[in-house]
Amino acid sequence: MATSTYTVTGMTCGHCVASVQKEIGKIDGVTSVDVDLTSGRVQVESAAPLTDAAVLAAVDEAGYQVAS
Ligand SMILES: [Cu+2]
Repeated sequence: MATSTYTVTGMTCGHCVASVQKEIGKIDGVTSVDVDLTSGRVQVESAAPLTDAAVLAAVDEAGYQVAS
């Protein structure tokens, strides 16, 4: 089990949160996606370590950005 934390910018409401959760949740091996709207913190749990590129692509697909 691996946990990674990212900061996602541009989310403003529950729909944004749901979009981000949905896209990241599609990544192979992801078991849970926890999003805190206020801080933009996204905690991803997965069965195996994820590549940052996969998460960045998923967040981009949802229409948001990962802050570096
Ligand atoms: Cu929104």
